[in-house]
Amino acid sequence: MTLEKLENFIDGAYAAPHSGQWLETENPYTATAWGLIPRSDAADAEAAVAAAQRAFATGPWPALSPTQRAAMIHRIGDTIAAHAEELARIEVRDNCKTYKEMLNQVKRIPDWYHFYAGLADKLNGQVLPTDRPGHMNYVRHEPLGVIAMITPWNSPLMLLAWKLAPALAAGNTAVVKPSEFTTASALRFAELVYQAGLPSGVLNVVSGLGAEVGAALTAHPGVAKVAFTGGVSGGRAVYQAAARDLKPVSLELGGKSPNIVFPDADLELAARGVVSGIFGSGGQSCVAGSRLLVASEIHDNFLARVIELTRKIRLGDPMSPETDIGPVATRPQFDHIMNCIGFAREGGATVATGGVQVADPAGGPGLFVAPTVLTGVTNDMRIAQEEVFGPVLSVIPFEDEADALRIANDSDFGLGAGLWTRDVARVHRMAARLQAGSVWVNTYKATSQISPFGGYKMSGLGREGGTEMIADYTRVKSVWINLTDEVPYGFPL
Ligand code: TXE
Repeated sequence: MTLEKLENFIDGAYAAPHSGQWLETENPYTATAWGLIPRSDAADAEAAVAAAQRAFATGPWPALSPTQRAAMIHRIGDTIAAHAEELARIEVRDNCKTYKEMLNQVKRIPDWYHFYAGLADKLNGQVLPTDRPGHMNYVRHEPLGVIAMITPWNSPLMLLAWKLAPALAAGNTAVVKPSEFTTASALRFAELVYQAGLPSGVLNVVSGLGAEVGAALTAHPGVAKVAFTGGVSGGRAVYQAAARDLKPVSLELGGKSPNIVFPDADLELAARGVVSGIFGSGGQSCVAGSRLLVASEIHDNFLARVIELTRKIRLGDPMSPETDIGPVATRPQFDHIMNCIGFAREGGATVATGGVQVADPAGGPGLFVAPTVLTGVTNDMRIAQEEVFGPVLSVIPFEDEADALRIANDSDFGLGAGLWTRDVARVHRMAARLQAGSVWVNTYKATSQISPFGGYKMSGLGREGGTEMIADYTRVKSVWINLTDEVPYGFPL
């Protein structure tokens, strides 16, 4: 079979990698390579950053009024909406999350572009009432320059939108390094938005490995900020590399999020929330509710309900509307999940259901892990502390509210937390004390462009979403003007 050959997208045109090298990219469901993606290196990062710098400083992009820029960003949202099915299919071919999930996700991406387009002409400066006699002072919010955006494989275009929409709205330009497992959607997206009128060089895409072109991009002195979503080790490497030039970074790094179930909850609703909170996307979600904290007094009954629902989950072809979970997205990820189940067992956990590789019902070669529920877990076990990023739920009993809070917060991570209770006073007490960037009460995984999202502790730095975070894509300048004919001697501070 001839493999489709993709190219980088730099300065408004496709470009082969300088190295002349390519990497195979495959469909995890059929376990066959369908294409070749550029194995880019520092020379490609250089070309992309140079194009983004030119587009930032000269040409049509900086000449657009904020209102014109807003209209352009709005068009990007419309373009995605018009191509949602095509883009969702490209995503599914690479990461094998279900088509129904990815289509739903891609259809929501325009909201991000439309929301931030609305902010493009509202980055107001301020005239300050200064206490310096005879002086006027005002504050400007200026774009940073070239933003490097490094994205993972689980929700490629959505996680790009979380970065690109506010960055463009603030007037920046971008170089995107998508995951080596899911490169195709970003390249097609770039082509589509250029067709929609985005000036050349404003959005560039370079593909390849994190340790190669990703690292080169992060370390590039022409990059003003790095916005990263991925694992902790990649995030740490990015943070270290960015430190050399004191570049600001935003990091979204995953979690070990608890779903906490109290006896007074609607237990049927809670069971459905817990099961979809972990097994949705096959657990390949940064906010996967991978720890179930359940009150001891309801432990056995609630667990039975969770197991019953878990066993009903349908694995199979991600394109089929009947399928709930597709195969694991990558071979390293599959190995990692099986390894985690292994060390959980060795650590004393019991497999209540799942725990094994299963075959595709249609007989295909994709790598499937049976949705797994582990009991007998204590929070100090490795399985309760490390991110699996797969369909594995650890069940941990608690005695009372204080105990639940202690266990929930006893984690290096702090991305999300679910709370299932009808006690409104408890809701507010716990919401204030949970160390998590998002707290969901009687629901889970609700996110929106209007609300900030991000982590405490090792789950990351900075926030994505909401009006305030657009400031993270700007720098602030204070301008002083002497309105008199006198100059203070010595300019004392
Ligand atoms: O992430 P990586 P991977 C977690 C999850 C998973 C683990 C590893 O636990 O098991 O991370 O997943 C680029 N300089 N999450 O391997 O490696 C890389 O090329 C610059 C959480 O996919 O962090 C890719 O584009 N770039 C998560 C991106 O970083 C580097 C989503 C993410 O890859 C780099 C995915 C470097 N030194 C995995 N090293 C979430 N938060 O949603 C890697 N990259």
